Amino acid sequence: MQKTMDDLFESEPRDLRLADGAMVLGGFALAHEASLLVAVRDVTARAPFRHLITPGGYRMSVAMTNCGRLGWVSDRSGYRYDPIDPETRLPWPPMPEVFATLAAKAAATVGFAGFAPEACLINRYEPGAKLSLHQDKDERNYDAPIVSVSLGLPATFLFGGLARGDKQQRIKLIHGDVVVWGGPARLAYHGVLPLADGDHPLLGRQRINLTFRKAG
Ligand code: MD6
Ligand code: FE
Repeated sequence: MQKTMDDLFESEPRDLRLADGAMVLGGFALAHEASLLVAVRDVTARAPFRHLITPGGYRMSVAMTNCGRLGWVSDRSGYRYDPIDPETRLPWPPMPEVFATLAAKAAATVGFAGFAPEACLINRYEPGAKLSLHQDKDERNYDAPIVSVSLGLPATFLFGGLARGDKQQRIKLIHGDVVVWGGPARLAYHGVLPLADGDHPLLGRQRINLTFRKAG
């Protein structure tokens, strides 16, 4: 059959299965890009990005803030979920409707129906910022998946196994990609390589990542 213009320009689906329970949904967030960006601006106007200190005393290169009932924070005393922003001493801004809806839709697409996130951690990477290999294990409940939305500059995501030393896959995550992560993959080690410099048409020299969790 002859190819039409639509066939030629239709972008290839970039969905990728990382492991049992872990999947990249290529471009899944693009349909909501404008409202997501407005919502990120609203939240960060009320709860500004800050560089948290690790329990070991290091300043994280990724700047963070939160929205939703609970926020993830780190300081010299450890990591925890806190209903109060320690900087403003106010509750975190409520989770924007578009965030909760997108996270639930992505989770359901990968087989985790009924995902109702309580916490959304917002990470801002500037060139050179990275996230060392870690497991997400500060949540009390590992039954719920994690949903992660990438916006802005592309990043190289490392996805390993359940042991720190397991071989890692390297995945390029671009603007609009969503990663869903749960079940047998819930405690897989993962990280982000230092962000390469660039200029994103909507976000400039940064990458924003939203991670949705059920914390309690
Ligand atoms: C990031 N993401 O992509 C950092 N954690 O900026 C994470 O640490 C992460 O993407 C759990 C599940 C998915 C993730
Ligand atoms: Fe993580």
